[in-house]
Amino acid sequence: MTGGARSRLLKLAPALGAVMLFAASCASDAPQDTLKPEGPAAQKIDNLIKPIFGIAGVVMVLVLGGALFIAWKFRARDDDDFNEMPKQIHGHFKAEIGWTIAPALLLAVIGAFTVNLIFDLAQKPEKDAVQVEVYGQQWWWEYRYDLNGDGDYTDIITANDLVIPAGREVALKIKSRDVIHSWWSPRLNGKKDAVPGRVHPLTIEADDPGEYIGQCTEFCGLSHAEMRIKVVAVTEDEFSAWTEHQQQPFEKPTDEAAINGWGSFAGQCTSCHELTGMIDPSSADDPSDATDEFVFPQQKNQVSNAAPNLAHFMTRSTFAGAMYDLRKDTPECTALGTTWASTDDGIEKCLNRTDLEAWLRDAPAMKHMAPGDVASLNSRGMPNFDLSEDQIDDLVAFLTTLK
Ligand code: HEC
Ligand SMILES: [Cu+2]
Repeated sequence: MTGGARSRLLKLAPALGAVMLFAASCASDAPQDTLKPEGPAAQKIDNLIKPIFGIAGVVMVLVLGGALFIAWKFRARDDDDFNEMPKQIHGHFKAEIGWTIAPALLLAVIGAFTVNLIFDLAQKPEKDAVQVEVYGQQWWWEYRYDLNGDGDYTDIITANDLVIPAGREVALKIKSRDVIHSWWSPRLNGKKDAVPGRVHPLTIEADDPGEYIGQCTEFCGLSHAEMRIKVVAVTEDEFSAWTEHQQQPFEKPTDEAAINGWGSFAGQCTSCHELTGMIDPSSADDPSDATDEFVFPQQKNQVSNAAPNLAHFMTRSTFAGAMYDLRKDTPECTALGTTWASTDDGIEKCLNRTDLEAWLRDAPAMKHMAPGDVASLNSRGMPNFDLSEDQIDDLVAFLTTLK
């Protein structure tokens, strides 16, 4: 290296150092930080990672430091040094045995602790754990609750927000309806793949009420980056109020725009969307028919025959794979929790009407798909229906009745 190049590099060094320090501090309030565990499983993983990271750091300093020190100490100082061969130690028995056995021992110890933790994390959840089936689908997550332990996971069917009681174990059964996804909320536990035809158990628990963000971590198609996860941990009281509310039957809309929206929903949307307990609007005036559950037409557009259940849609905080806020993200609205939409006033103040309307106007664009990717109704995700603005207004009026 010429003297000029060396001094230029030396001048750059502090700047490089500053950039590295700055980059290292970027994540101070990142919501998906594995190094800020918020539940027992994540805590155990953290307890293993930190010492291993420390050991790896010491090894790195020793090896790199030794290499740099030797390179500096034995550097060539004059022409004679260039011609001289250093002393060769190839075949030095003690040295070679030593540097084979030391790392092997170290890895064996780390391996023993790691395998032990893997078995520990795979233990059966406690009896009072909340039972939830998790379905990954391009590009959103569905959550199905079995509240009474009878093995029937249709007590509550919801999407995007996974509502759980803080301080209680939640036994997830992770499944997929199409391709391989991976469910990961980094502050609660490690990740678990969702593989078609398989059931992968994962137990999570949040120490405190709060929101724990995550995302699909297995590339699963065009909108993979827009398949987020949001775990909403609430108090035990709020959780029982939430479960009770989610099981309330469908209520017919009364407002005219909402009734119109109900009609177009039944006509255009139920080929994919479920809405637990919804009755057919054309029969709703006749009291004898009014209790009949709406019969869903053949769900032929979706390979996997499924779209988010829209029952009590207005209690969610997000929609479309937790990509968009359904409830505005202001402190005032967030503080209302799962009950934000329980009053007309709450909906008026907190509904993110702009994004919801934009979704009905052109859902593929909201998931950032190029027009060519969604040429037919057979493509994945929600299609664009070329709805008129009036239809959109009516549909939103109907959706806001799904409290
Ligand atoms: C071809 C099947 C299909 C039809 C028909 C359909 N949707 Fe969807 N819809 C989906 C899928 C799939 C998603 C989830 C997409 C995603 O998150 O990427 C979705 C998501 C939504 C969401 C967000 C729900 C949530 O919790 O994330 C709303 C609201 C919605 N659709 C409303 C409608 C309305 C209103 C209609 C009728 C005009 C309709 N959909 C027709 C497939 C469909
Ligand atoms: Cu995915």
